[in-house]
Amino acid sequence: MIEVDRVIAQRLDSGVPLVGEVAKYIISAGGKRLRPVLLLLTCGALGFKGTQRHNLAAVVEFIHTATLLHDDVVDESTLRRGRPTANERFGNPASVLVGDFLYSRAFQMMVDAQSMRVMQILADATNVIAEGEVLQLMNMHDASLDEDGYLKVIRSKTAKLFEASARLGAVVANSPVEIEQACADYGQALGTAFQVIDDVLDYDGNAAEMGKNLGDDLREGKATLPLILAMQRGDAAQRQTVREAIETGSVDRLIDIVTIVRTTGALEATRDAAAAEAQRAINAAMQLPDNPYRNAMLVLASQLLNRRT
Ligand code: GRG
Repeated sequence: MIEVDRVIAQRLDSGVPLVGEVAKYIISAGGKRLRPVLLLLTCGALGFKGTQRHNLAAVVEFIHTATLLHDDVVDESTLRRGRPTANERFGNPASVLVGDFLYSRAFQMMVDAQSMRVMQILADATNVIAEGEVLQLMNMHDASLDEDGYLKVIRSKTAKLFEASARLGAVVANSPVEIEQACADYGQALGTAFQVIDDVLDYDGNAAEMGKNLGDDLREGKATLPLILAMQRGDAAQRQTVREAIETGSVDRLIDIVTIVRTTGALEATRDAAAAEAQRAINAAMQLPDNPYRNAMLVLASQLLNRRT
């Protein structure tokens, strides 16, 4: 990971000062670097030690960072990683354009891998992520969204990059197709569990610990799993309260909504859904050779449920 950070710092270089300023602001802000970790762990589990692993790990972090820059503009978010978002600090145009810089720099870097398969995986993943965001936009303020509709969005917008990161480890290690599939399944399940917990934390987290504002999803009228399950489990009055909040995007009754997702057991049921995905990730990782890297993948999946940031 130290080497990945070195590659990241080196590849942020640009003759345009604002690019470096905004890119460094967001990329050195203490993100968890989960996607690079995933890529390095699958490389390790499958015995690949080439330098391309650091380059590709930096690529997935750049793509992730580009999506964050764009997402915070789209969502009008003001706080990320415990400090003002780049859009809050530098404005929307600088955020969008530096996101474009990072995204296109990632494509320059992936060419270095000299593999059409690597290009294909990353091109497909970024396309699916963008599609997921558009789908989410179409679903805003739709209180009739069901679990399947919710799952389709999060598999695209979040789990796809986890899936691609884990799959790339198998691809550069020249693994057989069933091992590549096991890595992809692990990444997809882990990424899904990760987003489900993210959606729990919007109602159950601690803003200071999380480094972002609570209730943001409701403010945007996002029907996430805690709300979908609360509507299924609540009485008519509770259902009406949640429905109205989604349709209007009003956070006036945020306290009531938090009470409803707790008392109906929706929050617990959402955590159970994340646990089921984490178990699916564990089952997939069990198909990889037994070594410390594979075992770290198991630990990651089981500890993810306790994430608070
Ligand atoms: C530029 C390819 C491209 C697409 C733009 C806006 C957009 C389309 C995609 C946004 C996708 C997105 C931000 C999904 C949410 C994923 C998520 C939960 C991010 C938070 O990830 P963490 O917690 O972040 O790993 P850190 O801060 O640890 O790096």
